[in-house]
Amino acid sequence: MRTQVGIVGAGPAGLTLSLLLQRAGIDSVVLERRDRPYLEARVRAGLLEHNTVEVLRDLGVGERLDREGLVHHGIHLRFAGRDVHVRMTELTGRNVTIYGQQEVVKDLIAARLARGGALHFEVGDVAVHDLASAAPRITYTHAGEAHELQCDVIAGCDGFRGICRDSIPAGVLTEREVVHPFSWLGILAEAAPTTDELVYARHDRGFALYSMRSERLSRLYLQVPADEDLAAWPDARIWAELQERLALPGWRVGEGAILERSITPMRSFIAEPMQHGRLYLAGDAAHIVPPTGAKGLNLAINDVRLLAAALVAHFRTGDDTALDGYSQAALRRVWRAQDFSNHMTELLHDLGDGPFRRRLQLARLEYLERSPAAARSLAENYVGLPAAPDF
Ligand code: RFL
Ligand code: PHB
Repeated sequence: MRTQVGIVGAGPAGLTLSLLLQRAGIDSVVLERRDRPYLEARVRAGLLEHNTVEVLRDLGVGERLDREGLVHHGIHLRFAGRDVHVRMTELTGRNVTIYGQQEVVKDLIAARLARGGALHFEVGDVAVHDLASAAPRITYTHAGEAHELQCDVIAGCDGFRGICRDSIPAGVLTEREVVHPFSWLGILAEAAPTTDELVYARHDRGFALYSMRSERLSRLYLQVPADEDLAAWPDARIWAELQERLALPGWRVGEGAILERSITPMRSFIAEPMQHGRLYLAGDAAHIVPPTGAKGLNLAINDVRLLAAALVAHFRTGDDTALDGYSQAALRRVWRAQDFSNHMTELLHDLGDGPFRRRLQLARLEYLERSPAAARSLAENYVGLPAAPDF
């Protein structure tokens, strides 16, 4: 079997890349380890930047997103019993959309299959070979049979625990990593949100975030110790802790049945460069940001936007300038988002570094309240810097 671009992983990065290439008449095959129901049920991100929405609309997969997505124009910062509303749209002219990652993935899978593109679920033993040659290969098994896919280029879109990054020979990549000393306990609850927009709370007991998926589904997060056991968190404890950390006089978090719960470690990671020979990494395969800045999914979409444009130039005109510069172009936005995500994390979490630094957080939050310049800086990072020309 042969294709122009072999894509490993059918997350947001791999699926979006396959549609961008398909639209430009470039052939690709997507290979995914999991089955379709698993991908469509995996609860993860929920906040789409303006840039991300534009990419999805432009690909013709924005119809349900435009109908069901919740457009937000600001966020609430809650601290010391007060609420400060940061008016994103007023400050930047841009907004964000709440729409679950698994809904994005459902729309992308449906479009890929409806357009007749190759997308194989439940493949095993995926391995990439001959990356430094002009004819890289992917071997894998599917339905009990061994396969080989000959490619011009391979896109490693297989997430943080995928195989592509680790297939690059030792000494090529520089990996920088911080594992933060806490995790997020996240829940999805059948409860009407009692907030109009997201609430990011800095509390003496730790960080909390009030997000949502729809008018009847709430998504909430709590900072917990790094090695926390989910069994230590029965429903009543989760709700009590959320009520306390998010508290405002005369107001309560809306409670309901908990449909899903998980604990996610907090990590900052970047591998540079995001390419080696004919293998190009995109999304979580190359970088992880702490979720406090809501950037992971948006970075994945931006990577493949750049990579698709570079591949179109490669296949149409043989001009490899953009392909050679892919990593450098993508990493500029990745490092900006990494800095912002770490800044938001440090602003709002109990980092365990003592009362002086905890008190500094309040000074920074009060500055955001008083200074439109400070608020605008946060807002322009949160809604996402414009896609062109530099980011
Ligand atoms: P994915 O989504 O991990 O997809 C990779 C795919 O590759 C498959 N795979 C393989 N396939 C074949 N062979 C192999 N050997 C394979 N190994 C892996 C996997 O099964 C999977 O289907 O990576 P991608 O496409 O780069 O997308 C990245 C995003 O998923 C991620 O950045 C976000 O979910 C991060 N994130 C958030 N991002 C935002 O932009 N906004 C948010 O509000 C936000 N909130 C979050 C988040 C991530 C969270 N968790 C659980 C990590 C909240 C949480 C709690
Ligand atoms: C979410 O809705 O899952 C979400 C929103 C904002 C974040 C992180 C997660 O910063």
